[in-house]
Amino acid sequence: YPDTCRVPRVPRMLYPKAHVLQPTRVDVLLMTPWFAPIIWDGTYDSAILNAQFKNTTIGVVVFAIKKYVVFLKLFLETAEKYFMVGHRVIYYILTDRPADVPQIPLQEGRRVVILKVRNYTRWQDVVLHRMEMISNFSQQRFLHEVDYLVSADVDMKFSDHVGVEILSSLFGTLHPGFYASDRRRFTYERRPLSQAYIPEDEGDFYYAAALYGGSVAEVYRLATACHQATLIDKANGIEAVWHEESHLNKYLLYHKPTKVLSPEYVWDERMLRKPPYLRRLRYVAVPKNHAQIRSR
Ligand code: 2GW
Ligand code: MN
Repeated sequence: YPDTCRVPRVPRMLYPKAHVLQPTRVDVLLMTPWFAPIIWDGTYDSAILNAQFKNTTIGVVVFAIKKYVVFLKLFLETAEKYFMVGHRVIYYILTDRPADVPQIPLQEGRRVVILKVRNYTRWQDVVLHRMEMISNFSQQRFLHEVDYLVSADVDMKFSDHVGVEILSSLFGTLHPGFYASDRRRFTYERRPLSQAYIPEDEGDFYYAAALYGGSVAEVYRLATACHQATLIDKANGIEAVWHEESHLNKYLLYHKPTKVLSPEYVWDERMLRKPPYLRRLRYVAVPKNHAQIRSR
């Protein structure tokens, strides 16, 4: 698979040649200091990428615990339209309410697998334990069934193309609220007692937990490490400020992602005004009534 072990062979293809002296974008950063590409519209050719990632199976891990099952219909319907079109996809739906999972017609080569999981009384535990469940199911199933894993929030919809351009050994997404911020403004965990602690003078980006992924082996490592960190925090009587997002950010600081997705890939139209360099909104928050959806 591209970027994880071998260089794939591609067939003869006709496409416009790239120009070394004509950068595709001059308005945004295209490369991290560790040479991971940052994915923006206009920088890639889907025809080449689709050929490289031919015969790749992508697993989507999506949690729909308690009332969040209501988000599944729109999530799945829009994913069928925009997510990895033409590739093999398994939607792993982790839920405590299997009977409430809607039946959505799927394109060929795509299927839903419902994995029944327990729920937790505290919502903080619902989000934190996502890492434990991803870790466990990776060993049990994902490692044997798919090449890449994409973990996605369910309270979102796809509104434009999200394809194999995102795939890499380990990828994270720039959080739409912080991509332009100074690192001191990032809402990292700042208490040294927590395993998620990041000091003020460190940090590359603030990554959103709503969309990240990589090869199954790398996501397994990430989820296991974040789960372990959560357990240590618990034993020390502390809970990271943004739950698994805090632990994800700590992990990605010391395990630099091999691709970084621009905020095109996680956006919130209610919270943010779209700047001109953001040409496409691909995966956007669905407005929710927090009080209603989060009550039992
Ligand atoms: C979460 C918070 C409060 C009450 C309920 C829940 C909840 C979340 C739930 O009852 N059932 C459930 O399935 N979830 C799953 O966790 C679901 O997949 C959801 O999309 C995900 C994250 O919760 P969400 O979307 O309500 O949190 P956001 O939109 O504020 O997202 C950010 O912050 C979270 C942690 O506080 C996570 O890090 C999330 O990944 C972030 O995008
Ligand atoms: Mn969310």
